[in-house]
Amino acid sequence: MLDLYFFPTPNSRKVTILLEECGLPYTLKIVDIGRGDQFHPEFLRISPNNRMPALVDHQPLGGGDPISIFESGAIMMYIAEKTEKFWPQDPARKYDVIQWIMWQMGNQGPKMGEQGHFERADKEGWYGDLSYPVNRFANEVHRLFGVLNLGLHKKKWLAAGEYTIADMICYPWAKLWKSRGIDMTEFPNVAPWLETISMRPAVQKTATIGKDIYDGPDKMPEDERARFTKILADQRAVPVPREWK
Ligand SMILES: N[C@@H](CCC(=O)N[C@@H](CS)C(=O)NCC(=O)O)C(=O)O
Repeated sequence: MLDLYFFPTPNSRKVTILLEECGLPYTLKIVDIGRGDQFHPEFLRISPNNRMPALVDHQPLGGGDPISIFESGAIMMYIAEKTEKFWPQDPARKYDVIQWIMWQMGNQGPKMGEQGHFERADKEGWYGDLSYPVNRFANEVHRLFGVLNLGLHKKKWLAAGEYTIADMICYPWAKLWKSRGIDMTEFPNVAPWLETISMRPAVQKTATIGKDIYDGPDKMPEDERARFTKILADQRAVPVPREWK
């Protein structure tokens, strides 16, 4: 049995898409990151980065004790390896997929995350003039849509000549293009790719999971939004929990 530690954001939707595409049963364990669940000592054992998604597999690949994995890229590689789906294993195609996973984890996810963070901070008027980071991340996100556009030139899928975990991992952030100030007419290779993925039943099924518990800070009452943004914006190192000793 698989437990997916989840809150409805793009990083965890990558994983629900893959689980649904594989037809694997899983249990959602909600980690309410606006309430601080990500700092719970038991969750930190699974994900010391105090971020979800995280996965616990009680019947792991290779047998033995349950294993836990944090970081969506690692989780997706694990599920694809276990099911032998959506990740061809001949070296050329294997590394074609891996390079896009690394790109997503090191570029698209963090940069779009920071773009959202600084835009929100700017809107709330928190720290004075934020035009430099707002502009910097808007430029980076524009550049990264250009990277996707190059990667999809004359191709239906990002890697390996087929639909893989590379597409699934990049899709949930790329689909936010409109709210991130992107003019999709500049990226004609990205639009049909987004459209094709969005039509897949597994993707449609996962699009609304958890929307009843969270649908972005803008839809929250003001006091709840203030608590949510404080927990996410003001973080420093967590000491080793007493419960661990
Ligand atoms: N690189 C991580 C990023 C995960 C991540 O940033 N998760 C966010 C929500 S999208 C989170 O759990 N935030 C909690 C916090 O900031 O304390 C991954 O891809 O798994």
